[in-house]
Amino acid sequence: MAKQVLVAIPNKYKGFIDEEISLVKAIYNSNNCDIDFFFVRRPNPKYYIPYDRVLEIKGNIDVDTIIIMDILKPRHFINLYRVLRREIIDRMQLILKIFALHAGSREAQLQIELARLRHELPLIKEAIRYAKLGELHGFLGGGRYGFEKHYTMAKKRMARIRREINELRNIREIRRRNREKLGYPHISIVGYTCAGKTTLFNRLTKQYKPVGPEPFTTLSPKASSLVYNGYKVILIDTVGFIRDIPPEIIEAFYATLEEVVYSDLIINVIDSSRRFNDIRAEIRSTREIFSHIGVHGKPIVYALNKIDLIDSNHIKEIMEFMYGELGIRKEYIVPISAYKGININSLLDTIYSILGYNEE
Ligand SMILES: Nc1nc2c(ncn2[C@@H]2O[C@H](COP(=O)(O)OP(=O)(O)O)[C@@H](O)[C@H]2O)c(=O)[nH]1
Ligand SMILES: [Mg+2]
Repeated sequence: MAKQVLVAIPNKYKGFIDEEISLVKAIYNSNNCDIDFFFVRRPNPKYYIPYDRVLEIKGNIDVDTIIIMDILKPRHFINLYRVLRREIIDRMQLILKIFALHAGSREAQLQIELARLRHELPLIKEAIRYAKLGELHGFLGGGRYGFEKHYTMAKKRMARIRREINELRNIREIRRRNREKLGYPHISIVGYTCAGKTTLFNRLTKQYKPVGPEPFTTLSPKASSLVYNGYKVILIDTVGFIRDIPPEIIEAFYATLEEVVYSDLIINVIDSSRRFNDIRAEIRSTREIFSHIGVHGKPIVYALNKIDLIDSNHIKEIMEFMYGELGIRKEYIVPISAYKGININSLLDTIYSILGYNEE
């Protein structure tokens, strides 16, 4: 029996269901899990989910995990757990799990753990209160003394992480130089959730992947090499930009984007099948993120993805905005379909010519 995951989506994300569900899929792969969802119009003060829905879930023993796409209060977690005794995850925890999948560097891992502990601390505190009433067996894996120990340990761990992060900042420069010595150019794929980053990454690395094992090391667990026209590059599938990231975890988010800062070239994947106004807003906020993490003067190739879904007028409108208003060079914008495999070679030709690997 497949694991069943039930997702509660607040009405504010109604227009972004695909993206919200794809965040869930990033962790709960749809092949192994049944993912189902429902909307929450107005959060219930005690349970977040309407109480009749809570009872319905209680009666459905097939549901293993409930994911709530909002930031839960400690009392929501605890009240839900008391009734349901299943795993409860909120949007913040889910996003941190996604970050953790992509975090290669020690600093990024620490930033994520710190954010997770900071979010968990008030919850443990609340659990201690309830545990005194003897009502929370099994929650977060402990009884009353368990929670108190958990709390002290979490505090200590956080202090240790903060110290280590400060130490790591000092050796960052050394690491960057080591990385340059690896030789092959690094290319990061960035873009919003659902733009098609992973589809492009898979297409490129499957189609052009060199055979045999290779001895390279890299910061990111989501990296692979490819050879095109005889030249090898390292491609990195980054965590991507997530709409509406809780401010509490923005530092962890930036830390996860570290490889973007150190890469030689960036591919910005844009879902061009979306409405023009949304695309415009996305391109603008992407540029703000780049400037915040310190990407300056790095070549950015814009892959206008999903052209199999749209007509040429829409593409023209997007392109005109990009070079007309933003001053992006025309030859850096390449319409593609990662899914259908359209224009992939011309994307690679663009990248290789920027890197100086011109065809003989
Ligand atoms: N029609 C179409 N769908 C695509 C294309 N590229 C990606 N997709 C779909 O868009 C969804 C999100 O793709 P994914 O690669 O997971 O996006 P990511 O979140 O940016 O990594 C998936 O359902 C893909 O199959 C494309 O070129 N055309
Ligand atoms: Mg992806």
